[in-house]
Amino acid sequence: MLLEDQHPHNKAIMISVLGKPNVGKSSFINNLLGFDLTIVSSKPQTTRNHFHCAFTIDRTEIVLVDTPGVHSSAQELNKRINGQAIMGSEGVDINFVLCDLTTDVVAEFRDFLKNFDSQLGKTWIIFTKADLVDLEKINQAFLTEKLKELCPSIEKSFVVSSLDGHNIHLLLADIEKVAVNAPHLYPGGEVSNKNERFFATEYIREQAFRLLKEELPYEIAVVIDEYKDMRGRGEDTKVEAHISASILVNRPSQRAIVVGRGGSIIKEIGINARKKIEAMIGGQVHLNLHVKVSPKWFNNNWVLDEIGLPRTQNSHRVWRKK
Ligand SMILES: Nc1nc2c(ncn2[C@@H]2O[C@H](COP(=O)(O)OP(=O)(O)O)[C@@H](O)[C@H]2O)c(=O)[nH]1
Ligand SMILES: [Mg+2]
Repeated sequence: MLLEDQHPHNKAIMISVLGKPNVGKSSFINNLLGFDLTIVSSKPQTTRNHFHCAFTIDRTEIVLVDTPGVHSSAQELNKRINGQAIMGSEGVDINFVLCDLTTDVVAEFRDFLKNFDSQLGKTWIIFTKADLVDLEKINQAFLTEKLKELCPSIEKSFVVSSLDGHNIHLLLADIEKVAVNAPHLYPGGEVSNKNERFFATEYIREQAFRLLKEELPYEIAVVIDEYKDMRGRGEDTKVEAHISASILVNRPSQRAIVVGRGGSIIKEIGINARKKIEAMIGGQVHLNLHVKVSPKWFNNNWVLDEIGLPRTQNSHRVWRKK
């Protein structure tokens, strides 16, 4: 029997979405997907892991790999985050390197290459945030040539906006043209290689990024203590998932800030995150949040493994304790 995902006309393509922090990688992916899967914030370095975001157009499956922004840092956590970006670019058909048009594109690209620490294969440049600049003043051909001098594997470029969808249709048409005959990786309507549990922690972290100021969001991590999927259990309940999660902070003083006066901040994080998790799983969710002090969690292998940041080759040894 011929399965749908093995149809001979099926095509597929895998594309990594790379760039410096805050250039709009996650927003770009959500625009192409048509819904808010991956988290976005106005603060840099929100995304910490690489993962697949898949969708299909006719018989073509497009898998975009979201990655953390690449930047220099000697910290263990950031080394692992940069490692995620490099892993996200391995084995893909094309790299999309996103460049924010509101910045000095050439200087930022040079800086990106310096920290990327790996050879880029076939690459398309995606100039983002077109809605924020005067397009008549942007010389796309000139900029592309300048970037090509730094990275000869660049084939072409696009100017897009994830806010108003400018030129996204042209880009999609070109992606479809280069996709090759292949079976689909996500035939059953799944959208990612990460599960709902992972996205639940991301949506909690997204709200923390939104509500907490300055450096604090970078000093938190979210781990799931319990995830009880009630679907298909035959129990008489409207609730489809019971989730208990901990927000880890580095210092006791940060705990007070995340909890907020009378629990106001943690409550708001919980309400907003729950709504997004409910939209994802399509049903009611019970979400229990705790704030725990876990000194230097960003140097703790147990936590780093738990949040999906495995050791990179140049990681140093750290004590495994919770
Ligand atoms: N006006 C405008 N803002 C954008 C666009 N793309 C991203 N942003 C904003 O830029 C910030 C960073 O976006 P994000 O997708 O999280 O960037 P990432 O760190 O590269 O994943 C957020 O505040 C977004 O709302 C765009 O096309 N137009
Ligand atoms: Mg991101």
